[in-house]
Amino acid sequence: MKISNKDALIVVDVQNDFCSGGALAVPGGEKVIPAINRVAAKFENVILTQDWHPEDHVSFASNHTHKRPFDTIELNYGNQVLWPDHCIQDSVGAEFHRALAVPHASLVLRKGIHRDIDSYSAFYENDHKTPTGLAGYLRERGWQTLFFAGLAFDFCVRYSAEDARRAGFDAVVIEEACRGIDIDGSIAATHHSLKSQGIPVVGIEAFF
Ligand code: VGL
Ligand code: ZN
Repeated sequence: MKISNKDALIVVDVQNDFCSGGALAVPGGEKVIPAINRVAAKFENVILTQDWHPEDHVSFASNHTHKRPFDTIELNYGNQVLWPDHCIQDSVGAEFHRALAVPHASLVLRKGIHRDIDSYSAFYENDHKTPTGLAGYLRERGWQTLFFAGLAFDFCVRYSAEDARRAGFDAVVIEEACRGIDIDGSIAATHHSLKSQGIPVVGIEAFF
């Protein structure tokens, strides 16, 4: 695969809380890092996303009575999974993992910053209406094909890739550069959904 200056790599949420020992650890989450570092070196255009919640965030089970992590609730924008407290603004858990080496990234897009709404996608918050501004940034830079890597495959990577497509970009997911949480079959559901939307999941060897 030849990477052009209209392509960009979007590295999703490679933060301590999603890695081993973190508050919402994706099994083997940190194992994506060597793959991401290698592939990122091939891209001129890279951005990072960072899950970045206030401590009273609506997605935290601890902010609801009689609820536990991984329960679900109905909010005005639909169903919401409740998570352990994670990626609290300015906490160590919210920092990028120290092994992530992508110094040439041009933008860090923080999401999930509003108390009353979660944001899995880097493009729209979970009401599917409130934009983060990322589409405008990418369009103004003239980037058309977006390659996705990071955590978690079945949440933030999935919804970011699907919204990218909806926003008029081409989206590709790099398989070995992602890992999933897998709640109630969510990894299989993600493969199915990506396939049905025509979003390719490619092996990392395509870049070397
Ligand atoms: C994520 C659950 C809650 C993710 C973020 O980055 O996939 N998942 N917040
Ligand atoms: Zn979150």
